[in-house]
Amino acid sequence: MTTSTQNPVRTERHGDVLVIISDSPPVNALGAAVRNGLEAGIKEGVGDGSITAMVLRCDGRTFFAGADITEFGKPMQGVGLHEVIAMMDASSKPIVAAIHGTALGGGCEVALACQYRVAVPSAKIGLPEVKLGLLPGAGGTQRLPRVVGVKAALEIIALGDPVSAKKAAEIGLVDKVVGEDSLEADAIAFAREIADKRPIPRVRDRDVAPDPEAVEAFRQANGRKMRGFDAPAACVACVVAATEKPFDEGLQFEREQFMKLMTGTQSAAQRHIFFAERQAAKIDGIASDIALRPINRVGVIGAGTMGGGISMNFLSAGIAVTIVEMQQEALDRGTGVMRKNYEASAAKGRIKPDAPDQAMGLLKPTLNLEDLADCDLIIEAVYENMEVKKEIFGKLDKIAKPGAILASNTSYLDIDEIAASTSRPQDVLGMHFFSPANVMKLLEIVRGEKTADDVLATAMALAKKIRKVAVVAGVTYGFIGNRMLMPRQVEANKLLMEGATPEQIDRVHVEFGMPMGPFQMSDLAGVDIGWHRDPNRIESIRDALAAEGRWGQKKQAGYYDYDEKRNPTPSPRVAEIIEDFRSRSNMPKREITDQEIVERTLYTMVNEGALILEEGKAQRASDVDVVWIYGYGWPVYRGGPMFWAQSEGYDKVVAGLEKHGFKVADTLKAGTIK
Ligand code: TC6
Repeated sequence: MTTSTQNPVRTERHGDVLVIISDSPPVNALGAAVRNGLEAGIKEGVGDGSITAMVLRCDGRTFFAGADITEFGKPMQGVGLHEVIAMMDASSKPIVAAIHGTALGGGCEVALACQYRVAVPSAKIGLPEVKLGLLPGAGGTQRLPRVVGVKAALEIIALGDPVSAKKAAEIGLVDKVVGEDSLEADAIAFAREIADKRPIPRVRDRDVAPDPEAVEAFRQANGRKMRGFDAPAACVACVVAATEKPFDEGLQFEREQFMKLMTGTQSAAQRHIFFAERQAAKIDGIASDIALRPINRVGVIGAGTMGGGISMNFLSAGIAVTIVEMQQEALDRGTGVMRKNYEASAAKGRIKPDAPDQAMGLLKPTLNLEDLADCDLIIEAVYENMEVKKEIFGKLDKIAKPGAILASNTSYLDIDEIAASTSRPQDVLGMHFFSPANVMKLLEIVRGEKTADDVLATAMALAKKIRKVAVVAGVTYGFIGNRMLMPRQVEANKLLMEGATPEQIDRVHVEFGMPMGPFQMSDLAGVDIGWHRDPNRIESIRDALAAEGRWGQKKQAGYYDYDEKRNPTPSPRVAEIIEDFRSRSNMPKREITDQEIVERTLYTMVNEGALILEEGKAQRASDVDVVWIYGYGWPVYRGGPMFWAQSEGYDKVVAGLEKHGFKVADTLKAGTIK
């Protein structure tokens, strides 16, 4: 961010209109230098008798994208954002915010303090602070409801999703949508139109009626999404305050709530993840300006759930896909599911009505592997079998054009061994998507021993294009995410034998903030996955369940019993199976505390994460956090397993592990995890 003392804000006169321009790359965050510059610009406009109105705009890719998050928690430098905003609000001459790119957080609050707002059609406006565990602390919670009403304000503030310029105009958040390429000229013309209007409209002078029904409806609709988070409830409280308190008292209330959140652990965790996600995109040892390979057509082998989902990511981003199956029936089924998914999204209004046809129009289904010859990237998504994968890569080696990237979607297998079945291991890597692949944000990109730098960088850049959060992993069984899942699963199963129930273990995980516990996850994924399929060979509780056909939700029976709506209830039969196993293994039953479950199923994951880092299979601890947040639904307000371990205290985690006899990773013991 801008740390230089140079003024990133300049002014230009256009007759009687003063244009104040911020130029602070990359995103015009409202750091100290910008705030100081804004103060000076407004003073200039107010103090100059020849100026009748001001326009505030930004150079570069966006209007102010918010407060400078890197300044949070540090002593305040220069003039405060509140002061700048108060000054704009009180200006004796109207100020027009001219918005392009993303006016977010403090940027949106600056715009709300202006007397008028215009935006280009592609602009987005929002208050995403809630996603950082915060609330709009510079008057946003008090001004926005006064402009758009309680219902729309709740959605923008407490969910944090930005609105388009069109929507902003509909709800009164912007006064006019102007030409995409004529923002400044149109804003100046608009400023001239309104320059003499009196009284000058100020948001603070407006009233907003209480709307308890909208508040209740919002809570009802979003209660699940907001579970465990502190910030959304505080956002709602502030919006309600805007309807009940005079403006200045509302501001005071907002500030108190903001400070509470700002000094809490949740916001620290969520800000950590904001930067972790961006850091994950950086590959150690590879220059950020390395030349990338062009990717115009992607080939996907396998039209099952995974292959179909993977293909949809590219199609949605406008990239052509050739999808290959072995049988016409499977191909038709796969492409049919893709079309249905698109149509369901269109019916829900998530994508434009013509988007399904557009996306599917980019898809070329085929039964012929040779049709992959013109693909720039080929992703193999067939079932987990090394021999099958090696055979496919051997064939691809002969079919793919020179320089094509060859990727496997394997969740566990050795990418180096797969690469060795080709004559071009430098072009091979892993692209491990998470199911459902068109929904889950995480993509583990597995760097083989011989993967070329530009191949890796191209895959990372492509991930961003298809809106995934990509993390580089090394070759190790299960890569980052699934490898860490293994000790959790082992311990969860042992705990069952020792006296815990699936319900207790799952409850501890859900209370921790996970979307589901280990056994709920097994039931969802399928208890039979990876099962040896010999009903007479019963070596574990899971084998016993699978042998009885308790394959999970799909059979309405797994670790739980399910009704037709897939609501789970504890299963007496499972309790019997567990009991039977326990007595046959002469295992005494004992009381298991919730804390022991935390120590054995969550601390062990942290330990595995530390080992992965020690082995260099992940680049940095924050990457491990990103994997768990975006791939497995680890609660973002706990910042990922490695951040959580640090906030719990490494000593506590080490003691918890040692108590149960685990061998603790050296870096965890030494507290030097990086
Ligand atoms: C707030 O406003 C509170 C106000 C109350 C005050 C009392 N600060 O995402 P990108 C960096 S809270 C500092 O890759 P894009 C980012 O780390 C804030 N740095 O770009 C990255 O740095 P790197 C509310 C920031 O085009 C670089 O800029 N606002 C900030 O994909 C490029 O970012 C938000 O929450 C910031 N505010 O997306 C908005 N923003 O290159 C947060 C970005 O060194 N920002 N950086 O890695 C975003 O959502 C996106 O950055 C974007 C641009 C949509 C603006």
